[in-house]
Amino acid sequence: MPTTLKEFESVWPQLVEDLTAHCKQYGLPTNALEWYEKSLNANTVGGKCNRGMSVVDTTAILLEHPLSKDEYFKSATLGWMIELLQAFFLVSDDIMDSSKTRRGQPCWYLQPNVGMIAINDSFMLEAAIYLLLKKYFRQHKSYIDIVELFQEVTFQTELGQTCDLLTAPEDHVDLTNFSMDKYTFIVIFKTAYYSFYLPVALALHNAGFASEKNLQTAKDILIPMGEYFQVQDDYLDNFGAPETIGKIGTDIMDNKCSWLVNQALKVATPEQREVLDSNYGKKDKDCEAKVKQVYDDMGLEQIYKDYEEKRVGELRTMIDNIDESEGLKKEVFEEFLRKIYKRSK
Ligand code: GPP
Ligand code: MG
Ligand code: MG
Ligand code: MG
Repeated sequence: MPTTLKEFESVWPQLVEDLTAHCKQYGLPTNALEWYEKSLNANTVGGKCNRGMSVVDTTAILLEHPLSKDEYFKSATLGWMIELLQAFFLVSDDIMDSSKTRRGQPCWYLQPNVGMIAINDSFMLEAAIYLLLKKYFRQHKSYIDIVELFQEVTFQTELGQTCDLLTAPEDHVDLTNFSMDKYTFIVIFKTAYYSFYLPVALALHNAGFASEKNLQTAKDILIPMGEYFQVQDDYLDNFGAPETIGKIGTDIMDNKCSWLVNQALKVATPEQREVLDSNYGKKDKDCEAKVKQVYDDMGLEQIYKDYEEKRVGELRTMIDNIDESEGLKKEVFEEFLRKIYKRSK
């Protein structure tokens, strides 16, 4: 039985207590202590927690038994560390992207009295990962591997963010900047490593099955799966229903190197290319509508559906071919794929 959000969230208050206790030993003034606690709660809790919960579920599949109370707590703590990493990314990403809302609320940096303190808050969300790792995993035989894994995945995500920002300048639209190669790099680095590879790699370390071969197999499947997940996100940005996806798509107006625009550039007639060149990346509803019309005329929705079937077929073949001799389980990947196949939000 997969874990529930309620069960997963029940672990969080203990972690906040651990973090504030750590600050108290420095004699941190009360107002700063309360600030940290508020930032931890506001930025880490309130999402779907799919990444965090999958550490718990993957650990249970690998161990082949329902988790004891202590096993649940430890795996959920690792899961919350991914949620802290994501909180660190999103608080700072929203500043970089000049975003307005996140999870239906104003972005943290736009909330009363926060402003650029949010930059420091994002650093402290990241620091929480390593404080909790030290407290709960210092004795674990994979402690240093887990520390290094977090550091490497963080850096990979930052590289993806660098390319994402350099490819979508706000003030200069040039569609010749886009390419599928750049796109693939951006999405693998900014999304796939921390959202797909990290949860499974953590569970493998946690459960004692992190052989080089298992880690490599996990990476070989989860990186293309994470790429597919981000293609879905780009597709939904334009073709999804805002009521369902919970946000209004902005990729066209934000000049994003999206999967859709890259596909459009491949099949555009000279006339369609002209429409894209003069309307993409403009902060104007009419320009956006013209780009959307071109996408419809090209049948991008069908191109996406064909891509989805092809990619899912490839992923299923890779999963079928997994060698389970070192304790890895096909079920881990089947479960990930089941959760995202044909998702509408
Ligand atoms: C969100 O992507 C960006 C990340 C998760 C990585 C941020 C990395 C940093 C080092 C800060 P996005 O901006 O495309 O997504 P959203 O539309 O949710 O803001
Ligand atoms: Mg953003
Ligand atoms: Mg961004
Ligand atoms: Mg998006």
